[in-house]
Amino acid sequence: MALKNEYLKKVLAEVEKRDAGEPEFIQAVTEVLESLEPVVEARPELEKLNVVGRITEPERFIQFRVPWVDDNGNVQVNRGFRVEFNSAIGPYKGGLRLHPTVCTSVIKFLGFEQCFKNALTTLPMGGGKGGSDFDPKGKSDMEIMRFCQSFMTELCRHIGPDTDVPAGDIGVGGREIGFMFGQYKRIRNEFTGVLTGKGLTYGGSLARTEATGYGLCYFTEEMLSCMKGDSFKGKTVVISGSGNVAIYATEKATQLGGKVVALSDSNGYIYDPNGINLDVVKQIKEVERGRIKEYAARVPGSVYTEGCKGIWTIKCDIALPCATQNELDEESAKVLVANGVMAVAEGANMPSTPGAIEAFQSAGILFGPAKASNAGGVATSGLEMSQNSQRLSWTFEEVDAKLKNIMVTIFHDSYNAAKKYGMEGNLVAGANIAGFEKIADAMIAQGVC
Ligand code: NDP
Ligand code: 2IT
Repeated sequence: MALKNEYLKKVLAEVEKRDAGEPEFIQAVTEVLESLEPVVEARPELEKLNVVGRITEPERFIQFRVPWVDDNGNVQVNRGFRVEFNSAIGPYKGGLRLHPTVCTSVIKFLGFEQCFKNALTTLPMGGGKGGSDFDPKGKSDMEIMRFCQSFMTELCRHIGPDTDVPAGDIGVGGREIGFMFGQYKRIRNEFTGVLTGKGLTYGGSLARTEATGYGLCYFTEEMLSCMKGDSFKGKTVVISGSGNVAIYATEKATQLGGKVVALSDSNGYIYDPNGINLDVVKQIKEVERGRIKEYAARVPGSVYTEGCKGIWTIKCDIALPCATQNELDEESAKVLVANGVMAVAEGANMPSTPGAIEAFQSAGILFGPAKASNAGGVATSGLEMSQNSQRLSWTFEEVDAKLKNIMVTIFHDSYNAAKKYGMEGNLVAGANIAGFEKIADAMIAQGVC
């Protein structure tokens, strides 16, 4: 879809020129700007105060060297990043990713989307993101620790419980957050809620581990119920990835009556027509840190196929991409549509290419965009921050109930925003608009800054 509004065209042209080598960032910005056309037409102050021009430029971008010593005594060097994108509605908040593909473009697309997602959670959090091109695969616990300590030695000067609060993302779970928290505490001599996703013995929140996957299913259930009068019950579900988000999406989808038949990693996918045995998956992925391929060797009746893209050829009612950006392209989307998929909701960030989204929407498939459907993780991080500030710990049931309520609210806020601007049913536009308007109002109230 080509932009028609002259102001938005000008902003996009500027981003394309200034950030020319950043395809993922330009992709994320283009999608949001396309959603904003009716908003900018209806609200001339947005152009007058150049709110869109300001919101597409990060407040701060930090890049740093991360030197560390491997188990053989060799000195290694990686590149660390933190983007502090927007603080209009609260302290910067967003995860840290450790993956060899991490670069300026990836960090900026994630940080940009995080701003709108965080606004949707109803909690006071600005947007940020960070990480490194360090590859955790095959590293020992001590190598991971030395990397995390070196990474935090620099990062600690930029973050703080009221400034910028990182958390996990790809390659960063409880182990890494623990090492980073320990280093922050040691350098700063303060025990604060500077990171979320912490262990339960040192300020972590119950249900944070489960939150993104559970939240994705709460959102999907509400979308199915309100837009189709349907539910997970009796549905066949395909979920890509086999990390934190995929595992807990599988758990909740199964609890809600769905049958999850496939999971993947970057090498290939497993198909289990009897429904995934999640205990086996947790043992392989959470305990042994192994590959999903091993599932097929342990569970009779299941098969492993090389190549992760093939997972989208499995016939299903509901598809939940939970691995990484641009993992689901137009061709795969068309196969899912031809196979009768009724709903797609994104657990990963930007997993569907623009062509895939177009294919789903034009076929009338329910589509939950990442900023809305995977916001349960950061929402629960926000609840962890609240508990840390109060110096209290809530029960699993309390946190889970709040998470569910937030996901239901996000669905309705996105649905209603799309309807208000004449795009009923388009949750991509609705999520972008609802998140944008909250941030824009705060930016306008705070003056040009
Ligand atoms: P994990 O590191 O726990 O798991 C990542 C999974 O995705 C692994 O199965 C991994 O396979 C697969 N994967 C990663 N990169 C690729 C790739 N290039 N091609 C194919 N598969 C890939 O991360 P999470 O589960 O935490 O994150 C998954 C997605 O969810 C990400 O997009 C993340 O940004 C998003 N997200 C995470 C949240 C959280 O709270 N953790 C919150 C909201 C969104 P392999 O082992 O082979 O690399
Ligand atoms: O993409 C995301 O929302 C996350 N990785 C979670 C961020 C957080 O601060 O919990």
